[in-house]
Amino acid sequence: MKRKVHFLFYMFAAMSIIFMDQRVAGAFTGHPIKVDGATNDWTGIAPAEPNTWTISNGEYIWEDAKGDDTGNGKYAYPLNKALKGGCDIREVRLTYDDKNLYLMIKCDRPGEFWTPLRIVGIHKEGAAGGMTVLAQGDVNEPNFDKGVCANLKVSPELACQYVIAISSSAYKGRIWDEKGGLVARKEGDKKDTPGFKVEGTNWNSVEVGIPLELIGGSPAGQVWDVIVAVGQQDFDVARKIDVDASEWNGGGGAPNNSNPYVYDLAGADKETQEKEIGSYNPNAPFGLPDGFAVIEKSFLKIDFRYEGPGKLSRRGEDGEGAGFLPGAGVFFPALLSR
Ligand SMILES: [Ca+2]
Ligand SMILES: [Ca+2]
Ligand SMILES: [Ca+2]
Repeated sequence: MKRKVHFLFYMFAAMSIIFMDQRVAGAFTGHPIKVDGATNDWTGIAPAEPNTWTISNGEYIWEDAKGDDTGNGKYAYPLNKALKGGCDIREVRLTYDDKNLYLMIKCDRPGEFWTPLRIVGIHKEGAAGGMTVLAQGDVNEPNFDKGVCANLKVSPELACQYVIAISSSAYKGRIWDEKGGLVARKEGDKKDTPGFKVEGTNWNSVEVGIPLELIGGSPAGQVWDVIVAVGQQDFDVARKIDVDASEWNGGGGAPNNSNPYVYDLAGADKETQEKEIGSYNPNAPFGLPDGFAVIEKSFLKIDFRYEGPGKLSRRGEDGEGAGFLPGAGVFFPALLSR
């Protein structure tokens, strides 16, 4: 009996090595997530150091610093206590399987149920084109289907093929393509795009599931630069940040309102993101993207290429590039259950 167990063990080990060898570049996966708002299926271990990333259990994990929800360094929240807080990014996680991309974005808890507007831009390295003003829409007629009016611009090197926005504690969502065309919506009604899921059970975290076919296919074998920005929402577009804070609007912005309406970014330290959010032209005419701040360094670089055995978990600072591999546990149970 014991010998048979040993034999089975070696057979499974041999099979798993053969299986692994067949997983050529780009053939690996992360793992499925149940998009139900409960985050206990994100099993990777977050890095201990703020503003660093790791790959753990098939998840890319960015741990953002606490208390860097300062925008250009001077941003203040609105005075109404319901709108105090909620835009301090704490953690961003990303994984995928053969059907969906999954995101989890955790922020601090707002004073009331006014959970924030989370904006995610995806730049696929090597892709041509892309949008640099992230799903702005029409500032004179704000409409969540058209964009978020956040005055958020990225450098041409980060031009996005897709932009995703998540709004409010009703956990609504939109996805736009690089021309600003609406790709998917989740409003909680009959017109929702099948498979696009946004759920939360508290006011901190949100889980998002995006069918890969909606965003140009699997990330396997590619390198993605992912911009994550968080501001407050006002009828599902970005809540204005004025010169002076008022009951319902934040302060610390520009007289022409060309400043980005986001308090925190992922991917860089406080100093870098404050400089980038503050890089707008305060004298440019209202609403013209020429005067918008440009985000160049505050993004997550996620490398989905297979880099060979022995790189199951690597840790690093922003911009070093990351391997993205599943733990052996992803496929071992599948073999053992046959
Ligand atoms: Ca879940
Ligand atoms: Ca933060
Ligand atoms: Ca940050």
